[in-house]
Formats: sequence, structure tokens, C-alpha cells
Amino acid sequence: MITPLEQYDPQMFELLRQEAARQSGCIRLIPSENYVSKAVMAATGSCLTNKYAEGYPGKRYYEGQQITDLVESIALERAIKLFKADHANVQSHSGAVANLAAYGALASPGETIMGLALPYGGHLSHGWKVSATSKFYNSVSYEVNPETGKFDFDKIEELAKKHRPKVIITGASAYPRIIDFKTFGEIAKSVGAYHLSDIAHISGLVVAGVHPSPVPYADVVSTTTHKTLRGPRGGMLLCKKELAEAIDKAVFPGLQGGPHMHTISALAVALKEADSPEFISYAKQVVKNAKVLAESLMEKGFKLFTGGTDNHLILIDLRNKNIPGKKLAKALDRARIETNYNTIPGDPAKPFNPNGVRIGTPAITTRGMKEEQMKIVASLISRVAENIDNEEAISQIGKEALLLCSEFPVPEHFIIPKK
Ligand code: DSN
Repeated sequence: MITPLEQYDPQMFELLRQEAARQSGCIRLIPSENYVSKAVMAATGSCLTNKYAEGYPGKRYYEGQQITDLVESIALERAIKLFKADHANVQSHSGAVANLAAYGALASPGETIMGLALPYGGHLSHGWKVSATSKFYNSVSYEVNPETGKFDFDKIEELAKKHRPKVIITGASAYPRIIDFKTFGEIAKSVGAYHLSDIAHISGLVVAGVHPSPVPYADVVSTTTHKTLRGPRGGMLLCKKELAEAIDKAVFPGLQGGPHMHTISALAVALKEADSPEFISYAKQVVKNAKVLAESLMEKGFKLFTGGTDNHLILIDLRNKNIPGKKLAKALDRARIETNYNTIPGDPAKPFNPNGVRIGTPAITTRGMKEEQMKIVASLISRVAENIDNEEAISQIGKEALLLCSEFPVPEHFIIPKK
């Protein structure tokens, strides 16, 4: 049957068809990406896209909220239960907006925020210099030790005492180890700062108990909803009850108008999926897969930042291979292996041409790949690096990657296939 999209806009239909084929026919290793279920996708593309719902359940600025109030209330209940939080806000359009809203609730413009520097694995919205967050707030950055990969808590405490930030941000977008949220929370408390923990990358691991939760140690927790959590694209905030009103006001009307109700309904579906034994198995497998992928890459002579991983993410330091990160990422892409080039902590190169490649296992684990396939993936990556200027070899590796993908079709529902 011809779909309305195919009929009305065949060009866009065809592009979307090609993108679906691309996602199906390549080994997707970008650690912030995943595949959502058909249930999440269906909710994302629903009639709720037609509805304005400025405000919060029971207190809206538009009529016709009989259903939207229920939808948002269910999403909130599920978020609070899953993360064991006092309060949730599910309206942020993205993780960066969620972070900006948190700063808005916790600090006044010009006050100091302190987060992990972007080249050391932090995120733009943690106060990095090109981000609006560093223009609205006075931003101080801490770093991770480039040799050990550990946070030097004495140094971080010293920095916090010197700058007296209003908010200390924890969390990262390129850090492969467990983060000690408790110690960060103690430092924040000792200098009278709020502790904002951004768990965008690891929120799925947190709900499954395979990474410690920051909820007991942070005043506010922010996350995106589409990474390891495997929901629609968006942001979410969790907080202590004393901050609930300030957080809600900071999101709406502070930063946003109408919430994207279709996304909120899809988030509710994803939170239901995440509250299941299958999701816990999935998250455990994400970490097991990342560990085997890391080991296998090291056996092939790759140097990894921190010598491995405890989570879903691996940072390959290519300095010993003498291949720029961008060159390898592009060659891998031609071989149907999707990654992103990334700085390595202490990397002297610029972020646009760094010495690292960042990979992760959330998406390939959703496809049902396990330890055995991780060894194959490591071998494919290694062969691309060895044949970096040999297009014929890269094309052959691409065929093998496609074959592997064909054995692990993108699942429509998340009863994880047994292999
Ligand atoms: N862009 C996300 C990531 O890839 O880590 C963070 O915003």
C-alpha cells in the first residue's frame, strides 16, 4: 500500500527509505546513538504533534488538554519511579536545553558554573567557551588526568574552593569509566554549590543498575532521552522536591514555550520499556560488549584512553598508529562502520582534527550483537586502519560489515533476540 508520505513527497520518502537502509546496513558505533522500538517511533509520529500544551498537567494555557495531561502525568510517574527521584520534568527539547534550564534554576546570569572541559570529555553545555552557557555564566573548567584517566578530587576541590561556583556539573560525553558522583556531591556541598549531574550518555545504564546513580548525590540530574535510554530525542530533568518549582519554571516559561507532546508520549513508552528485565539484560550486555570490544581492539594494537572501559564507550587514541581521527572515522564510514572523531584528554590537536575516535555499543547491542561479534567488529576496525589508503580493501571490509548487519536485523520490538 502506498503511504501518504510516498504519495505526497516521494523525494522525502525516498531519502527516509535510504536512511533506514543505511542505518540497517552499517555497524553503528556512535555511542550517543541507538535504535528505538517501533512503539517509540509510533508515538513520536502521532497526532500529539498537532497539540499545544504550554504549562504543566492541570495548569495549561490552552484548552483541550484532556489527553495531554494524562500523557504527561504518565511520563512523569514513570520517570520518577525508574530513576527514584523526587520530581521530574519531561519537557526539555534537548539535553543542552535541560542543562541551560538547570543553570537558570540554580544560578543567576554571571554567577560561576564549573564543569568538565570539552576536550577532556565534557559537553559543550557544561560551560565550554563556544557555548552560550559560558556567555551567560562565568565558566570554570576542571579536567581529568590524561595519564590515569581519573578525576583528581583534591585538585577539583581546590578549584571549587578558589572559584566558589554556584553549580558543579558532573557527567561527560566522552568518558569511559565509572564517575564517582558521591565524591563530587561532597565537594559541591563543601563549597555551598549545587550539584548538577548530566547522565545523558549513561542514563540507560543507571536505570539498569550497571552504573551508580547520581540521584542520591545530586540536587538536579539532567539527561537526554535517546542514547542508552533508547527513547525519542529529547531532554529530561530530575530533582529534589525543594527545587521542583524552580526547575519547572526554568524550563517553562523560562526557556521554552509549548512542550513537544508527541515526544513526551514516546518518552513515556521508552520509560515503560526501560522498566523491564529485558532492558536490564540489554544494558548489562552493552557494557559486556564494550569491554570485549575494548580488549579486542587492544589485542590489535590500539591504545585506548584509560586502557579500557566500564561503560558503553571507548576512546581510541590513535597517536601510536599515526592516523588522524578524522581520517580513520571517514575510512570506517566508507566501510559501513559509523563512528565519530573525538579529542582524547590531553590531545594537543584541535577538536576539528583530533587524534581520537569515539565508539560505543548501545546501537549494536540493540541489534542483538554479543561478545563474539565484538571480536569481529574489532577486527574490521583494525583492518580499516591497516588499509587506510586502500579503497579496494575498505570496500571489501564494507561488504563483510554488511554481511554481519544482515545477520542482526534492526529489531522492531525489544524482546532481545537470542543468538
Ligand atoms: N552530541 C552528543 C554526543 O554525541 O555525545 C552529546 O550532545
